[in-house]
Amino acid sequence: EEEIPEDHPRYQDLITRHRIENGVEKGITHLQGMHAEGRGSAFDYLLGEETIPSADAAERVAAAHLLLAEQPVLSINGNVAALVPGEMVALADAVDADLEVNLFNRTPERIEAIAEHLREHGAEDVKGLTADARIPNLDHQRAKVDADGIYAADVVVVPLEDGDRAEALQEMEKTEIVIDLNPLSRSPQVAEVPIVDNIIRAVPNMTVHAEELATASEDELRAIIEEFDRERALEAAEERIRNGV
Ligand code: PTJ
Repeated sequence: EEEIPEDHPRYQDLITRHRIENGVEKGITHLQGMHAEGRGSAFDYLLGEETIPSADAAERVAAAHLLLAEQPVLSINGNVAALVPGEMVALADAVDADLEVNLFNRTPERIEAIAEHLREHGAEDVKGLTADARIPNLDHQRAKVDADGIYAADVVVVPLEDGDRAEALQEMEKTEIVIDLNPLSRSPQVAEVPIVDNIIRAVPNMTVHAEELATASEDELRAIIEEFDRERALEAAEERIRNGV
């Protein structure tokens, strides 16, 4: 990352790409994660590489959900671990959530490498290694979760999630918060709170909102949630991408 001059117009995008490459080299990120990053980067370019107002609103709503939750869990895959490990730990601290490693391309080596990477970034307890429960209606490998983690969670944050898994979690009637730069992807389409923003900007902003809302009453938090229109948020993102407005 030191080699990229900070005044380079594509600085943030290049840093992101480097983090994914490093993640692959360290055995944290799957090779497919590079394709995912390339797709995300194209959508981000069209969004103007900024948090649009509807995404900021969704991030605030997500913070409200997490603060009200009984058992919130933040799901971590190979891209999330490479891009925002410390930021995910900070969000988990701010809303008292658990972190769970949950991979699309699951191998014991990557699970362990990601858990260790999170611990290096300050995580105390990392879930996902026990994998003693299954998400119903999903193939065996991809269904693996911790019984006292995602399986039992009432609110889950699933960034850069596969569409089948997002749907299966929705069927479990969890409040699902999806971070995905593609508003047309199935995961944000099924999420109760779709956040169309780069995870690099979304997660720190969710933490800022959570800190601001830390003293809000339950009624205030519920009112923020009530006001949110998920369809409108998805439309606003698509409108920005297609028409630049
Ligand atoms: O580590 P694993 O094995 O769990 O695999 C993780 C990936 C991401 C490879 C896997 O879940 C996958 O293949 O995902 P998809 O189907 O490529 O979907 C990834 C979605 O994330 C796409 O819609 C991208 O546009 C979006 N995306 C990519 N980078 C970012 C992003 N969204 C937000 N922020 C990003 N930085």
